[in-house]
Amino acid sequence: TVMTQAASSLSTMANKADSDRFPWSRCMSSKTPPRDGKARVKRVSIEGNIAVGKSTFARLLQSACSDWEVVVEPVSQWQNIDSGTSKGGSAPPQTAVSNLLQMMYQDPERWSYTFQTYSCMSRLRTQLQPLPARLLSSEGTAVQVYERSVYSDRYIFALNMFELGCINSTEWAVYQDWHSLLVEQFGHKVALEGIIYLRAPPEKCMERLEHRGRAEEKGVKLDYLDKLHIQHERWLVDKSTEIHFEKMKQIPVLQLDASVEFQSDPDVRQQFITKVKNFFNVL
Ligand code: UDP
Ligand code: D5M
Ligand code: MG
Repeated sequence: TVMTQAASSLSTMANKADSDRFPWSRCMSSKTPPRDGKARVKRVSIEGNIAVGKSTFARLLQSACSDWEVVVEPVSQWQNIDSGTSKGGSAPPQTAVSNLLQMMYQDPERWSYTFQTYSCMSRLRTQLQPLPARLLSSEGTAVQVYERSVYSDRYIFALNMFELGCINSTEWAVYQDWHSLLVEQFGHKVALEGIIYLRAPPEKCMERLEHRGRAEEKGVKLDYLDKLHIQHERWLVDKSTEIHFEKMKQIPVLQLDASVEFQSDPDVRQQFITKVKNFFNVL
């Protein structure tokens, strides 16, 4: 198409500064738009340990290409649950807000199951939001990029809490039952075509977690990040986690070495974007 030719000649001529000013010249898909006029939208999730850099990476993708739409993880909802209005007495009613993320870290045996019900439900609701019009009318192949997925909810976090004994076997059975039902009923609307796995040693994640300084995560120990790392490796590298959804067993995974500093290094950023673009094109 004219747009693609223009884009490719621009990108050939472009020096680095130009490619920063014309990010769309780098991300335009080589595929022609579908004949029926309906844009094809692919869905991909970014997976990885706590503080590996998923949100940072998601922002990088969002600014790299207008055909890519990022759906962030609803952490702020987990930190601010409207738990009603206090009643009684002559004092004016006050809105109560509870922080389920903090409750889960402070008393995991009591709150892990509740946390996992809410994180999965709120994530699904966020990911089910209608697509922005910009994506539907996109010339190239539009991509919705989720920060984590209903699969990491179950096969990383809930499973880990069960293995740690913070979710008991009854809670685990109940969780798996409703999770399977939700994925069977709504899964096609949020189904993934690929996964980007940001991989780094747990020590690097610990360093970034401390640097970020999220108050609720103050008590997180390296040992916990080690366990989550092993869960990611089992699921996405060794493929030894038992997955209950056929389509997820064969899903393509792009592994990126996130232990390198990509946030502030423009060369690494550009390499990552090129790899992502190539990955999206073959999905
Ligand atoms: N970070 C960094 N260099 C990088 C990527 C991330 O210093 O190449 C920092 C980032 O600024 C933040 C912390 O690591 O303070 C965690 O990043 P983020 O919140 O993106 O991680 P997530 O938990 O979303 O994976
Ligand atoms: O932030 C996500 C935070 O929430 C992190 O502290 C881990 C915690 N957590 C617990 N269970 C889950 C599920 N199911 N999904 C996501 N996060 C969970 P981040 O820093 O983005 O990893
Ligand atoms: Mg994040």
